[in-house]
Amino acid sequence: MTVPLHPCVRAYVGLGANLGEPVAALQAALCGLAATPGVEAVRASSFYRSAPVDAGGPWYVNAVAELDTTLTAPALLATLQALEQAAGRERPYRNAPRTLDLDLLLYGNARIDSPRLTVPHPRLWTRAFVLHPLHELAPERVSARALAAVADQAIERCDPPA
Ligand code: PH2
Ligand code: MG
Ligand code: MG
Repeated sequence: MTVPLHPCVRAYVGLGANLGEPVAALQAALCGLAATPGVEAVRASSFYRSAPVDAGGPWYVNAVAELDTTLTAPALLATLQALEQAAGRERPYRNAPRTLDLDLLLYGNARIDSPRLTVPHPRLWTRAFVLHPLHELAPERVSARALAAVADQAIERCDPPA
């Protein structure tokens, strides 16, 4: 019997943390993604420090990962949630400070609107901490106008230690 192969799709994942050891948590998540069967290639943006948006607590460390994957969008979502759990993610209230947040931003050109998953991510275009790292990896997907619209949000690049 032949097993049908899902086509390879280019997806983008937002990474964020503002509790514990955010840089280490993002680095571990990137390694976890790269080690996931069905994830073929992972390219990470620079890391950024950003002021909390619609949230309290310390500044965040944010980044975006580009991956080529044969996982379906729901399977990729399950992988992201498992990595969040492994990082000790707790959800005491909406937008609470977190040890690791992994959001599926884009999955090829797919539009998904299911109870568990909305793609493109509904707040992608309103957040500098997503648009700047995404622009670094895929400038064709983020216009200058989109970046200008979030110019009031505090963000700075902070490359992780080698
Ligand atoms: N995530 C949120 C809410 N606010 N602000 C920053 N700077 N970075 C985030 O990752 C972030 C946020 C909810 O997921
Ligand atoms: Mg998020
Ligand atoms: Mg999330």
